[in-house]
Amino acid sequence: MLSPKMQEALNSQINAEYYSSYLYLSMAAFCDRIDLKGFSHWFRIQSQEEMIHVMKFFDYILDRDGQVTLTAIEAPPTSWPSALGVFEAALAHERHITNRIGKLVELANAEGDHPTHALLQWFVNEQIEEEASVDTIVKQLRMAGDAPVALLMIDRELGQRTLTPATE
Ligand code: OFO
Repeated sequence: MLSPKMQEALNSQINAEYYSSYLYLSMAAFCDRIDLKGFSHWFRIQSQEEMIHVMKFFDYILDRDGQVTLTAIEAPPTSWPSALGVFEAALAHERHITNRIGKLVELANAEGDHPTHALLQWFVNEQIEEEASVDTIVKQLRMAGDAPVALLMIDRELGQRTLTPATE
């Protein structure tokens, strides 16, 4: 049985993961608008991955006989200063999510909730991967600077991304 505090925090994380999905979908629309179709594709996949995160928390709460409470999702921004700007914002967002996951781990520890602690370890590892992949793209974009050829090469590479379903 989940404690009321843990249940509330996990429901709040469902909202945060939904917001992540929403944010990345908005970033996909922005990248499409500035004609970076590969970037747009990458963010579409990212948005879908976030929905997998939503469902992990959703299913987990139900498996623990808890109550899922869906709340309003904040509207994300609709534009960014540049292709680099959009990925810098994505990196800042992932760091924010890592922080949130860390706080959930602390709460699970304080509550002596071992099952939730075990679930969260998956997210701890996922965040390492997510931050690293976005950080690499930010660095490549900084290297590319204003060179359109380099930007188009990165765009082509990002367009190859496929959705890799989350493993247990
Ligand atoms: Fe981007 O990992 Fe979930 O939010």
